[in-house]
Amino acid sequence: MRQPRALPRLFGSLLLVAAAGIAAIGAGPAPDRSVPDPSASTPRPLGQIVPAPASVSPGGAPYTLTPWTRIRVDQHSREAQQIGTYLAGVLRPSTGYALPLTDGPAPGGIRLRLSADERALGDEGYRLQSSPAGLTLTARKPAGLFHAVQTLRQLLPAAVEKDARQRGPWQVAGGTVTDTPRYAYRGAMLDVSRHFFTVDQVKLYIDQLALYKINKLHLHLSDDQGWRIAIDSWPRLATYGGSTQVGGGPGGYYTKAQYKEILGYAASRYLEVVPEIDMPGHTNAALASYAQLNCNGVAPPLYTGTDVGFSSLCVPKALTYDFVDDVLRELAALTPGKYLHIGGDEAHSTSHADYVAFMDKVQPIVAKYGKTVVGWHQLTGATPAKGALAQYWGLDDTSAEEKAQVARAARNGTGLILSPADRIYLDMKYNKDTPLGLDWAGFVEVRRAYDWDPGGYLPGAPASAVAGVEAPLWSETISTSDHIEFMAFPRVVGVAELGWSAASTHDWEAYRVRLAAQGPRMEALGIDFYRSPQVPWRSG
Ligand code: TNX
Repeated sequence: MRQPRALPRLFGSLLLVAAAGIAAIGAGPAPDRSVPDPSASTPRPLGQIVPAPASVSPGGAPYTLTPWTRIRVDQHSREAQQIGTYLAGVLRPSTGYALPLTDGPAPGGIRLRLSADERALGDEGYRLQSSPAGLTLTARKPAGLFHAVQTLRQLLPAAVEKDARQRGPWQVAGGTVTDTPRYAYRGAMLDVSRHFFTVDQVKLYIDQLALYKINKLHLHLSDDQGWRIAIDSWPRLATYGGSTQVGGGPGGYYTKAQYKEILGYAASRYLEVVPEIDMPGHTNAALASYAQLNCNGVAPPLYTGTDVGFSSLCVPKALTYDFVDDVLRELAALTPGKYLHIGGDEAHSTSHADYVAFMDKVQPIVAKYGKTVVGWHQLTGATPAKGALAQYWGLDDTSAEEKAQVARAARNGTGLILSPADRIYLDMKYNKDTPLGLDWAGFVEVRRAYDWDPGGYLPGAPASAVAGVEAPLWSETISTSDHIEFMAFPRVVGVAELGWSAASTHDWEAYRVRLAAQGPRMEALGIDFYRSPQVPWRSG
């Protein structure tokens, strides 16, 4: 994780960045085929970013940041101002430049423009234009402007990410990048239940995900081992149910104020938080906190192991739905986003009839509080509510019947979030020697995580049903930020690309080269990524 760094070997890292720029991107609509001069100061080609951009037209001389550069935000938009401030915050420590924000003319400056007329840029698209006269970032919505800033970061030398002053030059190749995402849902999930992660740890992960244009953070807030969000009407859920974790550590929970802090931080990085309360299984922490929730009226002990499938809310009991209503009401009131995730996986201690009855009662509660249901794909074995999203976590060898059940729901209007466990479960080991993680879905190397197409993934499911992709990180074996980083990076970068980039850009050989160029950047950011032998890293 990020630590203050000593002054780096400047010359070496510049050479590395330039070398990384040599390979052009693959089969994009307008691939950048220019072969740069491999001298240390050559800016990287515009297409050398992750996720691959929709279109690139290189041309002209580069833009150069100078000590006199201003950041001009010419719109009376508070959000655009905040994005300008964020950009300055990224650039100031390493360049050492003042980079004042201005709303007046700024010749030669960086200009942030919001323009309602730019329909083709949609909700998240942007254009980046670079020439010696200036650098202009244009978007229709603030999210697009924020993504443009991430592209700009990646076009500058990796040393720009360091938190102490570095030597320039700070150049961006000349030309235009015009970019929009393939999918609106590009997520990562963090399991804060099996091990608790602090507000600061979650913020760090948010920053790391934002760099690659991930726009959803799914928080798995409850499970057998811990309940992690304060619920005023059932206070023991957090104070008792949150008091331990896997292995018996102290656990923890977010107060509502802390949770709002996470939400605010995520929003400032244009991520929507999707909170999950897993039900009716995975509920031991709740059952342990309130005896009356149990069918037999007896509270089980807190649980610190890693088994799944042994707990269930009491489906026939009326009190169960008062409980669920209270929890979802309070959670919905906290949630600015559209979705409430109600889990629904591995309910092995709930009969099928009970499962269906439970989901029939609980989904309308989500709707009553103005939210849209997300559930793990087992929800398709009940009757998914109108507009619901099912999160598919099967494997290549999941049974044909189970896949068909999900595909049928997709044909009937249930949207899909694809999280195939043997592709993008970030808690799967990379190989047999990976010290962290599980292997029940097999080993997942970097290529395997990237090299599949969400559009055609599930047989019989229309491509139009795919809302996007999400990479879950379950935390049975994960307890520090270093662990998060090692398991997520670089696989989550590939997931970000699958979510953002057009299928036509999909090409492992080209991707691995662009990914390699992220090595020095992740190092500069202090991200402890896995140096997969499949990737031609150029880091030193
Ligand atoms: C399955 S995937 C689970 C989780 C575990 C995970 C470990 C899913 C919806 N449920 O309860 O943490 O495997 O990989």
